[in-house]
Amino acid sequence: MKKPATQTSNSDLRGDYEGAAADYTVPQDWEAYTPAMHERWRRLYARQSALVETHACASFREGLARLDCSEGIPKFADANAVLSAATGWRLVAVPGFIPDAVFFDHLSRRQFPVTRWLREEHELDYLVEPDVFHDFFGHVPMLLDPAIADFLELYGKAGARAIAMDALDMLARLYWYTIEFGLVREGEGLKVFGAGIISSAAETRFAIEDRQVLRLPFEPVRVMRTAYRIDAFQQTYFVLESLPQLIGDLVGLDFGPLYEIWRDAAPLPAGEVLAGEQTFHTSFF
Ligand code: HBI
Ligand code: FE
Repeated sequence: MKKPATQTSNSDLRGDYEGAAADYTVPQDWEAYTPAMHERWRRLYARQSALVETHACASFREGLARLDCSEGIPKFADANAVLSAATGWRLVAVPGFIPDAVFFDHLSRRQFPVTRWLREEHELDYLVEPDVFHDFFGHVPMLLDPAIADFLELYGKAGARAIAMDALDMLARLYWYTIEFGLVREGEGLKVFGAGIISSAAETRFAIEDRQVLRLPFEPVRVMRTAYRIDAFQQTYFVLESLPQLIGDLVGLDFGPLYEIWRDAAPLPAGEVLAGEQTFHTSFF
């Protein structure tokens, strides 16, 4: 994944790590957002929220509504009032991508790092790094779901050991295929809960509607062994039976022995089915 970069565009806010605290937090500096930025946020919001109605899971839709952020870039302090009452999470503003260990440490304390700068006009459809739209619109609604809230804390707490055991790639895949690109069954339907999908209009349609793409039932070890793409739509999505399955499948699972078995093996290529694996078809959508 990407390392922190400094000043990669002419925006005043992007990638400014200069004034950051030791834990990489910065003030959100909400007053620095321009009217043009708030207007850009409104357009991004309007486009994505239309798709959310049909393609996102119930938790996401309810969470987004509770955050009341359609009119402009939200104040993190306002979201924190909602979050602390619901799940005890809190947003902290960061300049952008932060080091793995720092990211994990925030999550382990139920603090979610949210990038403060907003993408430029020419980046509306595609962005490699997280910006405030991806981080807030994509992630924060799910922080109001108790299962996701607990999973993220566990993920944060698992970080130090994965780093120490040189198995960060395996742990990161768990985040990638759930928090970023996860799908969940909802009745007879297939819905999105991953922030990486939901902050992209095109991938939201692709992940749910494409007839060819591989969708596999969520299984933690299978996920930790599967490579992913950061530069294109995913070639494999994993599907939870329900959001609480995420916690249910992980409690009691000792990652240490799994790291030792799999960390030096080549990952399974995305898009590849193993013998005997069940796949999901588009009848679920
Ligand atoms: N920093 N701001 C930010 N956002 C992320 O999603 C993020 C990060 N640093 C590290 C990281 N993600 C991942 O590499 C870890 O989940 C492994
Ligand atoms: Fe993200």
